[in-house]
Amino acid sequence: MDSENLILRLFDVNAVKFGTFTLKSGIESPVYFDLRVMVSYPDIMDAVADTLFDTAKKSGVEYSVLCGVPYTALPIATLMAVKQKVPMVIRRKEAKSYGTKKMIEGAFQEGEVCLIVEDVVTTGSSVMETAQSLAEVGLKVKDAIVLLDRAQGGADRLRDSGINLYSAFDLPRILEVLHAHGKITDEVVKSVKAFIQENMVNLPQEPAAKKPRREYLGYQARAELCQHPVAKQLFGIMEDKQTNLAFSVDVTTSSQVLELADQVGPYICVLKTHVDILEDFSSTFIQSLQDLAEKHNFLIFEDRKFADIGNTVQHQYSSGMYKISEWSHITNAHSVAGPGIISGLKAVGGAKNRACLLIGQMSSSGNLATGEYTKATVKMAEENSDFVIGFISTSSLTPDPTFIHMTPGVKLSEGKDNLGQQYLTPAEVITNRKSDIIIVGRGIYQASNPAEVARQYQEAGMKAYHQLLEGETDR
Ligand code: 5BU
Repeated sequence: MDSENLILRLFDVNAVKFGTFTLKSGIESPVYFDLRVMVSYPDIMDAVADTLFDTAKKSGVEYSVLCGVPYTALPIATLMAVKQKVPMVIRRKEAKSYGTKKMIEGAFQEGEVCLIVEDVVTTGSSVMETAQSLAEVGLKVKDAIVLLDRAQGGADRLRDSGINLYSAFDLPRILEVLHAHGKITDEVVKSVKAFIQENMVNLPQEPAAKKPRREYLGYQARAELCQHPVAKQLFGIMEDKQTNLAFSVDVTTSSQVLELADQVGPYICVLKTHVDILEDFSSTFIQSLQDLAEKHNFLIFEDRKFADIGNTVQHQYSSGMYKISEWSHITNAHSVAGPGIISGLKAVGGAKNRACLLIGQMSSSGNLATGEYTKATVKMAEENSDFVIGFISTSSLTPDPTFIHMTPGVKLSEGKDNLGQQYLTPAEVITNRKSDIIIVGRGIYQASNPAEVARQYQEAGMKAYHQLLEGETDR
């Protein structure tokens, strides 16, 4: 059965319904999917299993075991496993109250990669819960496939947790097929399209192989497009030094900072500081730091994460013992306080040609900078692009080439610390998530040879950048 006939069959059996429905999230929707009914139709089950396999194949995902999200996707995953001869595991919804408390049943090896199968994704929370249970028993989850992504923020949220979601269908395609076959009226199409406009965060990703390639501009071209002098300078440095590495020098004495900055300076475009962790901050330290920035041609970024009202941040930025605006080319702010925070910072830094990054996403697990918050942050940046030059984020948030994205939580291999930090690799951040700069702290300053390791990060970051320009993905 081809995808068009599958959509028609799903409509025939009432798995796709039009009307007024209240979703779990409280949103009223003119369209509803109830795919549980599929189990009664062997031809549909068969076609769904094949379609999902196709999606996985086209997306180039790799895995050695399957897991369906309970309950609807359980029989689908089973059918896929049997048809394609791939082992599967079962996730319980609740742990048994007797005997072993295992949440995952089946035979598998720790470290095996598991592909999650789901029927419909709205917020992504069921996929996330399944991924957590799988991770607890040592299975790795990198990708999930779904028959339909309702595009209400689930894909973004999953991506923030390091899971790529690939969807076989999207709502516009379903509308198109049903309308073309006279199954739904113009009215219905209009109301669902209006719903999509209002409620959809991001249209679902097509499988990678089908996605039209976006041409990525190089640093030089982006430097030329930028109006803000700091953004222009930064892209210029990235081009001249061939580096997209920012070093987060989170050590606690001035001499350590200066020594590391001098060693690592040749390999970086940005030195990121937290001056409030220094035990011996002084104006002579700042002078030495500025000399090193000049010597090695990097920008200084004080990671202050301002978060107060405009009037307060204005003083925090200009005054106190650190006088950040005097020496830091770039600083950053949380958007939680509203646009007044940008006005306050701009009042101080604007005339000095300083620049600001907004925190659109964070790297730490369970953080709240997701979905609508991230979207509103992008809007705030767009409305203040004379001072805001980009974002701290875990992925690209806008295709606008004049905004720069910097991503913390980077190491040469993926992992976590024990306080919520989550690490991605340079290839994942630059090639797959299309961010611009990798920020590395402990990966460099805890190494026995920070300069050599910084060089390795520079190399990995640039390799990923060239892959992005060439349109390859890191799979
Ligand atoms: P690490 O040692 O590479 O984990 O250091 C990461 C740095 O980036 C550290 O200075 C954090 O304060 C900073 N950071 C982050 O890790 N995650 C975030 O979401 C933001 C900043 Br915003």
